[in-house]
Amino acid sequence: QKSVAAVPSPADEGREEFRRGSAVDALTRAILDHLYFTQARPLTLATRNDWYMALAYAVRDRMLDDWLKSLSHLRNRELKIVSYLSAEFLMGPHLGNNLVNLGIMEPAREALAALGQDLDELLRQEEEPGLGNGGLGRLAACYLDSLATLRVPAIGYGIRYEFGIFDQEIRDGWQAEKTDKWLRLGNPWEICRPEITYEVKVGGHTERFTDEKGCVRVRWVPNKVVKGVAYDTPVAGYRSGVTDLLRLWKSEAVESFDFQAFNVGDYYRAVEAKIFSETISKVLYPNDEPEIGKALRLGQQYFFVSCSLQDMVRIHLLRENSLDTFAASFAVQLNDTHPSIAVAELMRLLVDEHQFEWDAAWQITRATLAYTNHTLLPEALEKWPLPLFASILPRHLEIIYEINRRFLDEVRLVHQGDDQLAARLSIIDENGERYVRMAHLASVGSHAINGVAALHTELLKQTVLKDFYEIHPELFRNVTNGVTPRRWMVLSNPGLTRLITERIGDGWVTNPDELRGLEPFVADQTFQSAWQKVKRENKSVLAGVIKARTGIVVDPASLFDVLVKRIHEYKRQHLKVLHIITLYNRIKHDPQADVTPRTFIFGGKAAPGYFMAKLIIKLVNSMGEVVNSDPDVADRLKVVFFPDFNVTNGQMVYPAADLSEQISTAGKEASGTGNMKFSLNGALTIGTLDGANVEIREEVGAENFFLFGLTAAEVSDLKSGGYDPRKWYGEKTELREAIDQIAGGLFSHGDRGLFQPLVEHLLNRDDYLLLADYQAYIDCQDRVSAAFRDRKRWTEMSILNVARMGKFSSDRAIREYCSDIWQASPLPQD
Ligand code: GPK
Repeated sequence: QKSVAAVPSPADEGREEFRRGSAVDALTRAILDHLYFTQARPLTLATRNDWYMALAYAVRDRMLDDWLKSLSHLRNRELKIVSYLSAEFLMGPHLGNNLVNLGIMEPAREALAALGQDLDELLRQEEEPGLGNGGLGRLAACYLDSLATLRVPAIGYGIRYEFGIFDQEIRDGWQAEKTDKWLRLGNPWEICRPEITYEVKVGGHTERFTDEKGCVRVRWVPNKVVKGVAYDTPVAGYRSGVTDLLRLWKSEAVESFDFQAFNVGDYYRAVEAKIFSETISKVLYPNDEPEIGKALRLGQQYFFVSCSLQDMVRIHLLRENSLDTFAASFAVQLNDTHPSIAVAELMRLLVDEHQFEWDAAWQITRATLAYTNHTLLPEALEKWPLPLFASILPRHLEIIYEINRRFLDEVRLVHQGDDQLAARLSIIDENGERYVRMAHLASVGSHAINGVAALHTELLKQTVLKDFYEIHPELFRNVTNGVTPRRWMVLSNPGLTRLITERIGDGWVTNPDELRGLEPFVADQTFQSAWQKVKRENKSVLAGVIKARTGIVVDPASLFDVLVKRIHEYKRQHLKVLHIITLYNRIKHDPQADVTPRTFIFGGKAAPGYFMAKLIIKLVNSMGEVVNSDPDVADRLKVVFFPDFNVTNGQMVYPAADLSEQISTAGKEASGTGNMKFSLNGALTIGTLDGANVEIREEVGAENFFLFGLTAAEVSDLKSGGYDPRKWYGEKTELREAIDQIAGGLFSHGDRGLFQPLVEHLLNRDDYLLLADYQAYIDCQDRVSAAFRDRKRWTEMSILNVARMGKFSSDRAIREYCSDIWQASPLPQD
């Protein structure tokens, strides 16, 4: 038998060095150890994935000291914990980001090189966790990075989808969806916590009973119970010493339930219960906006909210013996209405499970919760048909009725006799089929409501939440979105990072206002050439990837004109198509026409059930085929649809862009965050006065931004005056020609039917005013072309864009949430 003394103690220095050290030889040893002990692979048989896994575990080990320290702070009652509730976290690949934030990119590269491995190849091996659709999910990920970097104790709570956002393939120009099997090769970043589980009830009915104190209480008798199991992923701050927690819930069957059924011999019923349970966290809904009436989606929302709130209650009760002070322990942010059932669930936990009086429970609930709205599109506002809601959450519906009754009583008291107002504010939509309006539930249950850009917040106050704003203006704030410069600069654009850091040091990574320090170099010849060289190299890299994935050869010297984001009519990818066709026609009419060579790069996924969005993808590809193969064009225009746009691909695309397309109809894009990533990487923006474009233009200067199009006010005036797209079609020759060509089958081998729905929509409705904005867009693009030819001037504008983007760091946004909404503070430096 071995003696206890043979077990190395943590004080054993040599061992510590290898367990935690970040020196090259320590990393080398750690990687080899994991290859052997974790992957169980001899060197001779190790696959690329084995190496990736071994490296990932070695990196994760190096996050543990900070992580465990940070987790121990959760028990410190003095520290408020930010709890970010989100149905989506679009984290992107972890390895590179962790290497950046831990500051061990170069040691890791060296260690691997000594082992005959290439770090970049292993970075490419990681399959990104695509647990989100687009902007909203990616924002949550940027915010976790900033919370950890700013040393704020935080937990991101969400769902561990077994299948994330589908992988997109392009077949015959159409989008094809492929299941995202991201867990196939294992996930070294998560740690399963089989002991952190909660039961979640579903369906059934409620009963009233009198408790031992003689109070009438409510019992919820469900017809199903499922279990949520915690999966934890560490989120390291950028050299901050704090590592926060992403806790995602996986649904499983409750053993006791199975067992009962099994005892009475009902084996199949037991298996069915298991299947139902596991279905809840099976797949991410791939829509940017909700599909109404999908019971499973409501089940997912309730599932993760209930697990998360139960977890917070448990953590709070480790600190204090009463829930009275819950709001001092947790600031809970609702990322859109997806988690807004939290309002009713926290009430249920306090009133039904912890015997609180209604008023006390309500006060705690409102003090704890705050709501972020991410959209003004009426069709994107979540609502649940009452019968469906009642069948899944019968107790919550009762609670919502009571919340609503008390809320509307207050409204009537202050605004006597205004029944219209009460009907408009009601959580229950009573116009026709009845619905629960989730934005109303979230608004009534929160102490703060915020929009995600200045314009968006103003429009929120004037439109979808107007009545709430009028009765409670003090609840409203704006917090303009931001993105993390760690992933979106340091990691994805090492060339630019190096160049900037050579000039102004590296303070800008956490204090991006320091980027202003670049302004003195705008006209500096050497600096300009170095700047151009970085962009050119990024473009060459992207050109290589484009060739490999699409077969299309593009010229890195051409203007890279990029439109990447989810495909949506309001984002107007088809306006870009009209522009390309217009340039094409100019060349066709005059083969000598002076057209600035451009490469048009599109990317983005369409919701699988969104017909028009999928047709737009087909149109881009069909039009591209014609343009790309026309000898008259002589390679001056190239159109590329870059398949499967995701975080990984974004990291290659943003740094390679010259021009950022932000062309949504004014008033429709809540903020946008891609716009920030482009500009931060030195692309110039062509855009409308929409979302955060307004503020980006303010920061970088109007002279460094290509503005076009109607304003939000003009859009709504035009619409209320009875907009007729045919008028524009009749007046603008180039526009008419382009539309006629689409309709006439020029891009569909003569098939006039293929794009007819799109053409029809443009000519008869044109909800997003493409025709009204067309000419302004074309004219503005002509100015872009001219500007690009003045290389010196273009480079200056590019440098100024980067120098003035400091505001759009997610660190700034998180500081605002902390002070204006959460009242949360950073951990003191230890
Ligand atoms: C908004 F409502 C939604 C949604 O369901 N999904 C989503 O990604 C986006 N968004 C907005 O469309 C963007 O303008 C915004 O920048 C982003 O959320 C983050 O706030």
